[in-house]
Amino acid sequence: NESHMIMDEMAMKRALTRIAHEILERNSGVEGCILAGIKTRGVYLAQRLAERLEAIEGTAIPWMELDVTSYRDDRAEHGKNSASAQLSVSVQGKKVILLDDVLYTGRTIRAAMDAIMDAGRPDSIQLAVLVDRGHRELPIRPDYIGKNVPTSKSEEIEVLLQETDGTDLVRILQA
Ligand code: 3GP
Ligand code: 5GP
Ligand code: MG
Repeated sequence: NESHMIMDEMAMKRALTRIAHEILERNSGVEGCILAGIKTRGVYLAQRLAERLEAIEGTAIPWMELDVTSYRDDRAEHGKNSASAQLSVSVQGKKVILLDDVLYTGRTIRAAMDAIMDAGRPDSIQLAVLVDRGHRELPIRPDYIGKNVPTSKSEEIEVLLQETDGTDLVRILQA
């Protein structure tokens, strides 16, 4: 079992700072924007991005957690009712920016879009990911990418964050 470092703490910081600037440029600021972090690590990435956006713009940007488990099409508990109630911020008329650690097949993002559309009618939905590892099974592409990492299906991207793992790094594990 081999592992290769893809991003260290500094690389992750720089990527998030760049994405913050890209978001500001694309949206001419943060007005009307909401960050939605997808369960577990996407949530911490959303928090970090919110901090950077606020530091740059001087305006607070709301962020929320999204748990899309019940919206996934490949889980036993599939059923569309529980998740919409969990949205803590109104998405009506807002620009919702989804945050996730790794983008792979795109099924998680499809589920996240379902959860958001069930809760209201956003003005738009954008997608930011720390790592895009390819192998999409749906017509979904990220608007903001920390790093493109071409992978084989047998490889795995390990994302460690200070908040959950006590350290910041991304590495690729050879199966
Ligand atoms: P995360 O919740 O922090 O994103 O999906 C649950 C966890 O399992 C994820 O953590 C993710 O990091 C990890 N994981 C690793 N490989 C995979 C994978 O191929 N699919 C999914 N769904 N999760 C994976
Ligand atoms: P998708 O739904 O696009 O196939 O997968 C995206 C979700 O699954 C992300 O939330 C991510 O946490 C998880 N995931 C998929 N592949 C990987 C991977 O190689 N590494 C990690 N850390 N997470 C993955
Ligand atoms: Mg994730």
